Amino acid sequence: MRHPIEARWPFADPDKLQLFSFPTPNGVKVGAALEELGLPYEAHVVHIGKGDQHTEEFRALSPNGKIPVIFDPHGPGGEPMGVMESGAILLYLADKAGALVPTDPRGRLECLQWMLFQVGHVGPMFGQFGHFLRLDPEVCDHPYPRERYTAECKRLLTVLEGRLAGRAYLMGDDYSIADLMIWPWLNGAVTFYKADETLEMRAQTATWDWLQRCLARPASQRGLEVASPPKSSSAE
Ligand SMILES: N[C@@H](CCC(=O)N[C@@H](CS)C(=O)NCC(=O)O)C(=O)O
Repeated sequence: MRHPIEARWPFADPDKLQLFSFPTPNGVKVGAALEELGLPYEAHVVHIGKGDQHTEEFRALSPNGKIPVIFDPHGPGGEPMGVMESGAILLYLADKAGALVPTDPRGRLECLQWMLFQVGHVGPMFGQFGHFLRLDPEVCDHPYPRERYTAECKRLLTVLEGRLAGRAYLMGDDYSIADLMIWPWLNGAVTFYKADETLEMRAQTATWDWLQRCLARPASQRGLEVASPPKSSSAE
């Protein structure tokens, strides 16, 4: 056995990169990146609605108990290595394939800034927004959390709007891992939380057009399905 996680999720082809994920915004980032880069991989469903993330086998690779995580049998130096945190995974995959990340040092740093903007702001704020939006009022009926996270998400959308005005993608003409970090979250706000009106997303026209541009990529559409459970099983 190459890694303890294999005891629960066996590798069909141990020579391939192994992805452990679920089709949430953070999970979709890596599926879409792998599809975009054309790297051979095998996807395993970690059903976070059923508690797969809390198992000992999964935690051996993902100590924080979160998807997505990868195991590369041919990692740095040719040695096997696991990688957690979607931002680290995307940067690793982009470097490995030599694509989706600017090669000049200034561009690379700029790309990293927008990736970390997602990690520090878009993910946590949209995540909390969704949590309080869907929360049973019997648990908390105070308007403050909803108002706070709605306002913060709307503010973040204006930051993106400022960046995307006059640009096709966050880095300019070229699609990159910065885009891949962010569009799955905005897409989730539309499709999962049904919050495009609440967040007035269409009013941010450059951002809305960018989201449609990202979604129109065939790799994005395939990425949305990666590590999906069988149709009879629910994501909840
Ligand atoms: N910062 C992490 C966040 C990962 C994360 O929050 N994953 C969620 C799904 S979107 C998860 O695994 N949730 C399961 C749980 O909290 O039990 C990343 O970007 O990879």
